[in-house]
Amino acid sequence: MSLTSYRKNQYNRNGFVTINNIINKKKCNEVLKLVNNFQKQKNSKKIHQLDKNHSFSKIDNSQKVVILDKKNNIKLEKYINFKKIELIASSLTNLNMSVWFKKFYPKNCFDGDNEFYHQDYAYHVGKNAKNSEYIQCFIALENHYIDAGCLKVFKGSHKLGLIKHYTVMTRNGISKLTPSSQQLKKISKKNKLVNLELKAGSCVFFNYNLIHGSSSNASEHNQLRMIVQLLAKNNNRDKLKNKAVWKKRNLNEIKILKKIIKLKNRLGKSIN
Ligand SMILES: O=C(O)CCC(=O)C(=O)O
Ligand SMILES: [Fe+2]
Repeated sequence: MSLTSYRKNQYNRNGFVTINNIINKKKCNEVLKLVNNFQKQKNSKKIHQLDKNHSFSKIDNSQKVVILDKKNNIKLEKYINFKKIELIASSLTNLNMSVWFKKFYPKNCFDGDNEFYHQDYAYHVGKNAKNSEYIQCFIALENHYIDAGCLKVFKGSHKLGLIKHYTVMTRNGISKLTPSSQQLKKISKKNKLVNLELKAGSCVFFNYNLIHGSSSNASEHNQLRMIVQLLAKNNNRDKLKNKAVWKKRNLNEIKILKKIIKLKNRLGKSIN
């Protein structure tokens, strides 16, 4: 499937392009059911505490990120045409792209956490593959509205190259990377912040250097999204370097958590 040059120019200029109806409504509902059923199954087994919407709490046992098992990933192929996604990705990048990772973010009503602004490449730098060897396909499986925390992107920000990210902690005890708010404010003056209020079944392909993020879901609408990560077939991604990057992040998280415990202990003592 080759895209029109208009679409390709749009992708190159803005760093993203929206494609409507990559999945039809009926199939979106099937995917919703599949993900919900999988979560229910998972909940009866032991799930990773840090991966929950509210870690170490009984209020809500649902997961923040859902990664299907092999069996359900095969079922998913009935509803989502990943070949088509690969062809569009290849056409946009002029490289032979293939899917290497799939995950879902449920972002439930009155609950879904925010996603700090970031460039995806910030998480992958140091693993040898270049930014141009990656592309992301973000699929809305329900209608996405601003007050439900739709995806927001800084138009054209992929042209800035990789900008400085800082480590921040989430409510789940998992660290994230984000530029400073001053830097984002500066960027927003030249690169318009766009709300991507996608219709269910639509998707956005975006460059790994495009700055994006989303607010929390303070609305009554669930906002399931799927993230499909693609890599060039002949990429230079190094597995050992990938492990080293994850390990460094993990050790840094432990350091932050230890600091929190130390502060809490001090506070506890001063109260007693
Ligand atoms: O769901 C979101 O708001 C963020 C998704 C994201 O970071 C991504 O697709 O790379
Ligand atoms: Fe991202």
